[in-house]
Amino acid sequence: MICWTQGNTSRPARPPGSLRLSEAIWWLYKANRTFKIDYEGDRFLKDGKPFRYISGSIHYSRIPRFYWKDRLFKMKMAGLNTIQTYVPWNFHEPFPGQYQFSGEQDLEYFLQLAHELDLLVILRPGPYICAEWDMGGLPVWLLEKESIFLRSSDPDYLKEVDKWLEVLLPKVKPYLYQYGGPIITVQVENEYGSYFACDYNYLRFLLKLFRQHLGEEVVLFTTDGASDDYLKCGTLQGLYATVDFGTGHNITEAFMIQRSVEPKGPLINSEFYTGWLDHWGESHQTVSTKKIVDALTDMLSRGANVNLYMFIGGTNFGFWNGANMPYLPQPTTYDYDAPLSEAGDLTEKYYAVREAIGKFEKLPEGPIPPSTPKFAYGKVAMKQVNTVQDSLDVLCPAGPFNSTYPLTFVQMKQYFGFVLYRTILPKNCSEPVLLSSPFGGIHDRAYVSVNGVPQGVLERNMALSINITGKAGDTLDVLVENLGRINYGKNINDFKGLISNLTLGSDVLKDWLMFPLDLQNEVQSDLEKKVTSNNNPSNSTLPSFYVGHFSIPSGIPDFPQDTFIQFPDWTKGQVWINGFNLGRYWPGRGPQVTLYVPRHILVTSAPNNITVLELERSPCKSQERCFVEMVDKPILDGPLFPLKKNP
Ligand code: 6GJ
Repeated sequence: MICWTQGNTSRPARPPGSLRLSEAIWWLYKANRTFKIDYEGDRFLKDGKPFRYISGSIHYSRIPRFYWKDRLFKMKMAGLNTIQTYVPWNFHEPFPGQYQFSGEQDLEYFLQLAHELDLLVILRPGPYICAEWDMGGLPVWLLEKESIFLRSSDPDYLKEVDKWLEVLLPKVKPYLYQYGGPIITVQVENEYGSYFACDYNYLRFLLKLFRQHLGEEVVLFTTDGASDDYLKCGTLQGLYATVDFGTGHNITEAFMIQRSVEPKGPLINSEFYTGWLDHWGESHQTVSTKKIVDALTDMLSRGANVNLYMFIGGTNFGFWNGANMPYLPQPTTYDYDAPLSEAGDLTEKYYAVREAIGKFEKLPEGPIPPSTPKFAYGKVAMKQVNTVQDSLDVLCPAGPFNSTYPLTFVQMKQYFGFVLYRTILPKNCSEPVLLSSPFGGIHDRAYVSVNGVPQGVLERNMALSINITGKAGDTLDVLVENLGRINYGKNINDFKGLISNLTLGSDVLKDWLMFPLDLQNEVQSDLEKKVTSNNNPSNSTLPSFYVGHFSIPSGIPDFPQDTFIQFPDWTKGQVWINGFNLGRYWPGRGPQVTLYVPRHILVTSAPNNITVLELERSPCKSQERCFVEMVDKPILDGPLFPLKKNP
């Protein structure tokens, strides 16, 4: 095993006489590492020898760093020689110029782990990545320039792309194969042919930038759906064109589409879908193992290079999920019915895929890391600590914005979560009056109350009006939730909040106070200590915070263990454990019922804190029903309660 360091890649191209022995060895070593396309042989050549990759997708942004090695090792033991991963720009630059590359964002450590496991890497840095990830990986602060034309040669957009790639690409360059690292190919953009802009100058800009930072050797490629239309706008001279397709495609036809652009060179399916993505309110998607194995075997028999998308899907922790149009957000789980489950468990699909690969490649010997044990810690009693409305001084310490007409989240530099919009009823509504968003301006869900009395829920694309009652001068509160930004298609510039006026009857509502809720800091600083305990069950239908604690005995081997949390008779909300934002729960919509709880966020040294923000109805009118439950099995295909669309 070569003891690999992050070599100084500016070393001489040819050995001048004065090189030290170590540099001479390094040069000799570097000179021999090549990864190229052999157009004559319709294949890759790795160090001059024919090479075919069998790859699997894993998104480090969806797997706890604590489990990166476990998942990568399981992928290795499945017979994969390569892994594929996206680099989500917004995961690394949450605010302009503020970069995060440590801890859960430590991309270099992830690459190092892959290399240590002798796994090669297909890197997909976008800058747009789709991936059912918020705004397809683009940082929302790009929308502060409201007219920006994303994924185009718009100078405002290219300026930010240039700055971002100037930070990212030099970081990954030392990890290129030719410099001793694991990265064999790098994707430029993502399925650009599916995007309406069809702006070749944008692709040319990216090609130039990638070459400028990564050099001339690395194989750069594009990926598009297997159709002529997609390849028309998604491909560019100088970028090797690949296609993606699942089990529903005719394999011969799909590769003929690729051949129409790349008559010579390796056959590549960059995303062979092993399952599919879910949406809240739609049934959990699965793809049969037999279909996967049959198609995989067919492609491998053709000598094609295949990346199984996803090999492990993982989790949209926090607020990271994306959405599709017509507006449907994706759930917290990104299980994808992949060979490795969201929790990294070995499924029957894993063993079937491994067996199929074993017919083409020698499988690694030795034990496969087992599925991690899961423990049912049982019921955890919860208590209401306060409503959102009564906690505004804690959740919005800087005080509200004030504007005649509503501001969007990005105008308030609130990128995720919630904003409470508040105004005064301008007239008596003793008889119900229609509160409506005539232009579909609820992005995405709004919890409405008058003087602390719940009135109902407005929802993008589903429920654009509700009847409310109250008196002139009463306080109208509209708590607006960002459910995830569209990650595919032409609507990715997905502004959040009240993006158009609300009307009460025929009157446009004005003079708004707007409270961006700073949840993370407050929850992490133990909200319970900050707000007066107001365990008033009558508020069990107002957006409220609830807390509970559970202890895990210390001194028991391999405790704590992974677990899953479920919310019997709760409706919809967000959950944190020990300040870690696990994600959204929505049993009131389905199909996801349980959320994955990785063991590394749990402790045995003190009680574990559970904080829940329930947005609709909790079961806490009765104390004995006021609990959440830690169970040892996931439920991702639970009952559905889709909202019936009303005008
Ligand atoms: C890819 O687009 C995308 O590149 N994709 C899927 N494609 C099927 C068409 C979607 C309407 S399903 C899930 C994957 C990821 O979104 C991937 O990032």
